[in-house]
Amino acid sequence: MADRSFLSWPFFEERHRAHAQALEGWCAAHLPVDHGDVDAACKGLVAALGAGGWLQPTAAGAGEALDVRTLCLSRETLARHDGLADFAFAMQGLGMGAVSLFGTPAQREWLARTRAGQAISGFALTEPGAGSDVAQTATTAVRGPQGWVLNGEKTYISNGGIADVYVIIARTGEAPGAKGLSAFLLPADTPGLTVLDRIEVMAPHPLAHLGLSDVVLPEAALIGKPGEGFKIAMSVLDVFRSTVGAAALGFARRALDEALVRATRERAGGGRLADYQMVQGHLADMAVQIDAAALLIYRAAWVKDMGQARISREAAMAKLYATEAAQKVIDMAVQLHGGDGVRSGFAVESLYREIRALRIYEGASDVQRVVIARSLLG
Ligand code: COS
Repeated sequence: MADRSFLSWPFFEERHRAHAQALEGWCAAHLPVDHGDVDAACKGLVAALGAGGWLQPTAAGAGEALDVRTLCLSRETLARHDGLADFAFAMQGLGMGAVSLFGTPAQREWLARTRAGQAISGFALTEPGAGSDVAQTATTAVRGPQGWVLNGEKTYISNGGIADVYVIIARTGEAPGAKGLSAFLLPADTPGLTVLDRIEVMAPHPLAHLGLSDVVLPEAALIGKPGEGFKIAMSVLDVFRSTVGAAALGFARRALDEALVRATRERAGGGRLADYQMVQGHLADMAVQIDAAALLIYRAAWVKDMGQARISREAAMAKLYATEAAQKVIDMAVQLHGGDGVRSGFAVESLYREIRALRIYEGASDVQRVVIARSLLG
């Protein structure tokens, strides 16, 4: 990769630079993997990343904070080499985010396994009738003599079907809307939890529609206090939204790399494609958008790592700008490849498919705009 000067930007410490450098070496040796069977590929990636120690940053020790800069550099690096490797890494963090931030000592025992790549995790938040509007969550959790009884459906759940453990948000009814939700730790082998459907998407990864029918969980499964589920979910998203931007940044950096190779190797009109000023202009626009995205992402991560409790505005700006910019950068890389840009087997073709979902998951672009606008309007 041509430009690594961002590693010397003041957001990072020596340990971040060392981490990025070492992960780069691991990626060059191990990625990409064959995506033919996505479940098997994902399980293999989680195990390999865990064995290599690369999943350690996906969880925090008791009383410690997640290091968002390390999460961002990890996702950016993995995404540049293999989108599925980034997915496998990210879900270990997002899935167990609520446990990392709010879990009891007993719940935190899962973290040793997810960090080692010995257990796969998922975050069950979205429902058929509650996507962007989390306050509409309809899955119920009712306290009974034997514990909490959960009923409902969750959809678009990443790692659905292969996860060993989920964090699930359900309505416990302390108040209407956002203040009546709670978070629970749900082992995947709990009776009553089923995979209703697997969902196929344009950039395949394990994704499912889950059903909960009289799922009984003990009192100890509750994360935080009853009624805190919305705040817990939002706190997790505060940390991980900037990392989605980082994954988009990794895709965009890869697209620029591919475009540079193409532009300097491809012959056009007796010279190189790169000799045309219009091509140079496109390359320049790609580089500017990449650096602008990087600055917003590293700013959000740095602010969080410096101890600011809420970074909703910074994380929303980072995710919104980086994912939208990456889409444009990748589209231009496709264009510079001509017919090969849409041809299977070319990196830019898969990047074009992989980037699209990032503008939707963990809060669609318009949700990020809502978060930013609310911060302006008070
Ligand atoms: N950290 C802590 N608390 C937060 C918070 C955060 N990041 N964001 C909101 N809250 C709190 C608010 O402060 C408010 O509590 P108080 O009234 O005590 O102040 C409460 O939670 C409700 O917040 P708000 O009124 O903003 O909630 P809305 O229902 O209007 O929801 C959006 C706002 C749309 C921003 C939210 O539903 C959202 O992020 N949706 C997208 C969900 C998503 O990302 N889904 C992807 C699934 S995961 S792959």
